[in-house]
Amino acid sequence: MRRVVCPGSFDPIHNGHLDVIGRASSLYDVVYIAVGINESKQGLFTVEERIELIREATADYGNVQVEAFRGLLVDFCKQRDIPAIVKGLRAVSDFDYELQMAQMNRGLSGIETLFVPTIPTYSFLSSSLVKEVAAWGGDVAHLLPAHVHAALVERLGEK
Ligand code: COD
Repeated sequence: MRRVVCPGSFDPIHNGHLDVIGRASSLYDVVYIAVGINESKQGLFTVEERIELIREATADYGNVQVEAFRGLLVDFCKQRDIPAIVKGLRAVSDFDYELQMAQMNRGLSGIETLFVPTIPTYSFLSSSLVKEVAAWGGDVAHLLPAHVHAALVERLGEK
């Protein structure tokens, strides 16, 4: 069984994330989506809400499992016997930090990180940017699955 993990905050999941998850899903037998719990950072969506949004977005993939994790990603991987992490690389600006994390994670555990180049259509996309544009009334519907867009509009409307 070839297993891999796609980790992130996913607050909320967008089409750039989904592109990387879909590609990982076609290369591996099991893809874990690990949603990091970060108590020091207040998200727009709770971790439980993010997990539900991801589950719906990936329902068509038969080999994707979504879970929350707290602490080190490599511990999540070791507990599930996952030997590799897949990350999307958007631009050179992602590279420095991603390289640091990849080297640290490998040093800690031997777990490898594989980078997938983002498709150009979504190379500018981040959850923060989506939330900022949507909060000011900009149209982000084409950047998110429809149910995520609906949840985002509703949540921003509550604020
Ligand atoms: N196109 C393609 N892929 C994308 C795009 C896009 N437009 N945007 C993001 N991605 C990919 C990237 O691979 C990114 O890493 C991943 O999706 C998740 O993105 P985000 O923004 O939801 O999540 P991050 O970057 O905030 O997540 C950071 C982690 C939770 C992965 C990281 O902090 C972590 O591993 N934390 C656990 C604690 C730990 O182990 N720390 C030590 C690290 S060495």
